[in-house]
This record gives sequence, C-alpha cells and structure tokens, in this order.
Amino acid sequence: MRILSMPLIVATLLVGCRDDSDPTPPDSGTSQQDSGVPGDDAGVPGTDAGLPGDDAGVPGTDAGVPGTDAGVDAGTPEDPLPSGPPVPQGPPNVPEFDPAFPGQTRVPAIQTKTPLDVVEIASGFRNPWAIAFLPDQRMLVTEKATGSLYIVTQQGAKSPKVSGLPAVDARGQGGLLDVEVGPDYATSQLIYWTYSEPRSGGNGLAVARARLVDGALPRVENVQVIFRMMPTLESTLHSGGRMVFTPDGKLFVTLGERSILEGRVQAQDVKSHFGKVVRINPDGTVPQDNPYLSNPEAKPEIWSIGHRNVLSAALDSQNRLWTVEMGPKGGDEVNLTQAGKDYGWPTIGYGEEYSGARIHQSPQAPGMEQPVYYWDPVIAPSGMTIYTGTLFPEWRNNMFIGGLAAQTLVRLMVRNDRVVGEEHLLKNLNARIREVVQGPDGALYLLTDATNGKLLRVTPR
Ligand SMILES: [Ca+2]
Repeated sequence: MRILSMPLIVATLLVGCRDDSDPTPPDSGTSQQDSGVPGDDAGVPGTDAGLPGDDAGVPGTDAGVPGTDAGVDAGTPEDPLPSGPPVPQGPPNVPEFDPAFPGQTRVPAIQTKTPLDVVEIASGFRNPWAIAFLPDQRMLVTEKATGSLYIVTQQGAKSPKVSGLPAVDARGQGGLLDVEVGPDYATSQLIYWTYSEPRSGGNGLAVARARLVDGALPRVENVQVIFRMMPTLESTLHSGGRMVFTPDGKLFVTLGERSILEGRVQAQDVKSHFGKVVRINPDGTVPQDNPYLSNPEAKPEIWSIGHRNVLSAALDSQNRLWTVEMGPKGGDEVNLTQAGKDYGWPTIGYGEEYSGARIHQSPQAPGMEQPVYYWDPVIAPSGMTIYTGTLFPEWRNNMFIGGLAAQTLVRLMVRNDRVVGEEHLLKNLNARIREVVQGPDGALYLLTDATNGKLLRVTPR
C-alpha cells in the first residue's frame, strides 16, 4: 500500500498502550496517549476524577450508504480463510478472560493487495466528527467542538458555516456529532444531526432535523428536535450519537451511558435511554414494532440495551444493524445489534477499569449477548462503514472502523457473522481516524480527529 500526496501528521503514537478513548475532558490531566489531539477519546483514563472507569471516546459511525448489497456475511465460500498471526499489538489487559469462541479476538492479519491513494480534500476542521453526502456528492461535515456544520465540495471548497443550528454543550465528548441526509431529501431538503444539548441541570444527546437552505450563505430552517436522551444528567462523556437510516424509513440512534456511575448503572434499565440503541421514525414518533412496547415502564424508543458507548453503526446487505462500542480498557466490541437483546454492559465484558480495577466477574452470562468480536488492547473505535462499492472488489462486505487511539483504519473481513481477518490500514498517517464513510463513487472518505482535522479520500492508486 502506498500513500501519495498525504502530508503526514506528526504525532506521538503509542500503539498498544492505552487506547481508550475517552475524550479527555477539559479538566483532566495530561493525556498521554493522545497525540495532543483534544478530541475525544483518548484517553487517559483515570485522570478524571469521579469517573467510574474509563472513558472511552466517542465512537461513531456512519453508515454511509445504506443499502447496497451483500451482507457482511456474504463472501465467496470457496475462498480460503485467512490464517497466520494476528495484527501486532500489545499484550491483553485482561488475560484471565478467555474468548467465548475461537475468532472472537485477534484473528489472523490480512493485507489489502490494491495500492491505495490517499488525497487530502480539505483541512482546517476543528475536531471534525461526521460526513454525510448530499445528492450532488458535496459533503456535510460537522465539527464537534465548535458545533459548526459546513458544506464541502469534492474539490475541497468549504462553505461558510451553516447558520441556524442550536447551541451545543461542547465540553468533553459532547458537541455537534453525527449528520445524515434524510431519505426524502430530494423533496424535503431535511437533514438530521445529533448533538449534546445543554439543559437545565445538565445535558443530554438530542437528535434534530431541519430544512437545509443551500446557497452562498447556507442555513437551516424549521429546526425540530425529534428525540431527547433522558434523563438529563451532568456529564461530558459517553453520549453515543451515531445515526443510521434504514431502507424502510426508520432511524437508529446510538447512545452511551454517560460514564459516571449514576449513568452506568442504567445501561440495562429500560426506564432510561442510557446505554441503549434506539429506533424512531424520522419525525421522532415510535415505530409500532419496537421491542419494548409491551412494557409500560420502558422507554418506547429502545431497540437494544446493555451498551457502554456506541460510536459506530452500519447496516449490512440484509439491513441488519452492526455497531461498535467503546469499551473500557481492553473491551471494545463489535455487536450484531438485534431487537430486544441485552449486550451486557456493565455486567459482562472483556475489559477492566482504566485504573486496573475489575469491572466484571465474568465476560459471559446467560441471557446476555456476546460480542461478535472484541479488541484487547482497544482501538478506541469511531466511525464505521460496510463496504459495498466496486472500486475495491477485495473489500466487498468488509467492515471499516476508525481507530482513534490506535491511529488506524481497521478493516475486518467477516464470514457467516464471524470476523475472520483484520488489517490496520493507514498507520503511516499517524492520525486518529474519527469517521469513515463510503462515498457514492465507492471511495472511502475519512475524517481525522485533530485541531487541524482533515477530510481525506481513499481510492485505488
Ligand atoms: Ca457487551
């Protein structure tokens, strides 16, 4: 693989050291792992007092182009499965926890054969978080910390800030997070975004939509908040925030458990939105086939429970929802995220507190779902896409996940809902990868998490 025309970002990289991601809250101490990038996740755990654990950053995902073909489990049956050693990485943080099945972590390393070209489309974004494509291939790009939204052309021309967005609570992992273009954009011009909403008594993730008025001075009008994560809590961490539209017109939104103990203990409590994936209609109403509707105490938007901080989400060719969540030290997870299931946090998991303290008695328990894959040490995931394009035939149906602390683009080869190969791409950029989306042209588009964040395009050379 060769990288052309890409100025390298000089940064200190500690691979395999702590990678977690927590965004370093403003009050925290020095972050050793994070290359100087304020953003989020990196973290140094343990610096923030009062946190139970660690923190992980905010992963995200965007699912880019939903809908196309093959599921992640598709694949050519006659292809031999990869074999050999895993991607080089540090020793596990929690060696006493054994995987539930072979291939749940540290699968054989694989290598992309197609030479890559990485082009910088634009730079100067302050901790950008998400990309969404307009029908004409221009991109909406969010900046987490400033709460700003821009429209960027394929040639890199950046619009003035889109005006009319509500204020955000930008502390820690908060701010303006994901953005999506509505499925009926051609007629409605509706765009959707997630952000940390300042509230009396704290904050909480919110989903808003509005009509984008394009032009030399772009703005949004008729802003409507369609979902609010409840309860309101004073925390700058673990808000989740990725959105995925499904072809049947529903919207998944990933949420976190706020990291502090008061929130963490609500991750499996259906009376709270914390630590959940939710599913709503685009106007914020509740789909009548959601899984907890028969429980009058449950929040009706809930799709799945027991998550820590889900920062990545994408649909496969069967329109099933895959998510990646930021775990504690040694516990980032890939989950096939199904209706009404409990993904175990904080009862089970493969990691430990950043202090080294034990969180879980066991990584497995009856009635709780096992991750399809986990990382120990962690990558600090954010951003995800399942590749369906034609530019890279060898990547078809592979998962791509941004690595913040790991400063890499992770590629997972999946067969029959199991991960069978892993690659860490673009290590030579020395950049925290916040977002990965497949463009309409089949290229991958990335954002790097830095105070001078870059928008990159990856194509075959
Ligand atoms: Ca789990």
